[in-house]
Amino acid sequence: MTQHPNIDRPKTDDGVMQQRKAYYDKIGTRKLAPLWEVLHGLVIPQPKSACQPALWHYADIRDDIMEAGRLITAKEAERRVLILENPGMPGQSRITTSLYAGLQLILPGEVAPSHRHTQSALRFIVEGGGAYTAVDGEKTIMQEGDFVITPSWTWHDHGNDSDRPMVWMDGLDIPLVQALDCSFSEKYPEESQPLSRPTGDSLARYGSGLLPIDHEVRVPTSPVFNYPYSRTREALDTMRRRDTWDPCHGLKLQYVNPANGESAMPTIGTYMQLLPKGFAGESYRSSDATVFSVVEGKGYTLVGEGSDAQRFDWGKRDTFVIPSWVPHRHHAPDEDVVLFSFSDRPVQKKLGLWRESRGNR
Ligand code: GTQ
Repeated sequence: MTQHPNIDRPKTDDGVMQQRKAYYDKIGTRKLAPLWEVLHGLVIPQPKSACQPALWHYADIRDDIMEAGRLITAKEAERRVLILENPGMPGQSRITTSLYAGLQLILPGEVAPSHRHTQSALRFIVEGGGAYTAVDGEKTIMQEGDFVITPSWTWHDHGNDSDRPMVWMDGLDIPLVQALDCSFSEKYPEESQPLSRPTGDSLARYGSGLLPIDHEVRVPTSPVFNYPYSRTREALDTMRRRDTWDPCHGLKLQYVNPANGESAMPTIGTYMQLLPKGFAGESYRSSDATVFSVVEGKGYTLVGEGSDAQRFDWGKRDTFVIPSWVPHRHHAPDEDVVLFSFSDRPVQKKLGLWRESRGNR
């Protein structure tokens, strides 16, 4: 009778553990490792992120931002930004696993010198008005609530010709680009790039429900690089007159690239939503960790469930982040609320990975 070779395998005791350890050390010298020791941490049943829910009250950090303005110039810093660092990933310069966020300060008269990089950037204007970003030869003057894009590999410099400090939230796909090892960057030889198009040209050309007749789509990013808040707000205000509210999101819009109908940026999805006074949202979760910036009003978000549940009370200019797959509910008990948000949803969708669920399912 032939004996199955496994029958002689010793039971899992100290001796076996020692044998296995010796084996792992031996194969390690040949750049090999046993999957069975790590499989359950790699292919997990649902997202278990190092990213933690977090909230930054603008009132608590505004002084720190302004102090940076006294310690270093925008020119010296190149970009004078306080990174919004996720407390679950300290030192990693990220707000979610795949995305970076920071608050950038430009004082009157300053210029943040021109450069370009493969990382895509968004600016969401938090405080001030009248500073500009120049992108590929065109300037846009920015106001609170505007959503401004710096597409991958476009020259960009920022400046402030107004008489007030300006603060905006930067959102970049830095960790994603880092994961793919495809960061390239260079500095423009001068502080500011030359301007070749009048201010407002892109919005007129691409942002009026029209496109130039022979427009060719060459890049995945929207040719509109400033989506002014005045227009976004008006859209939400008009819609609320007849639309029914989504039980989780209120009235939520996504910014789109008018040339291809997809997200305005290929790697970062951007959204604006209105929660009417009295809104008590139902539970929602999705696989894209999401960063929120409060544009108007105050309210709160219940984050997580059971003993882990947290309540984030937020108001105008505050930032908060909800990690992947963490259930949450938005509430706007006292006044209308407008929330801007961004996430890596377009990437997950393109790869067929994105999931959402409502009502704790
Ligand atoms: O404005 O180009 O927050 O390159 C981080 C990296 C802003 C920018 C950031 C950047 C920029």
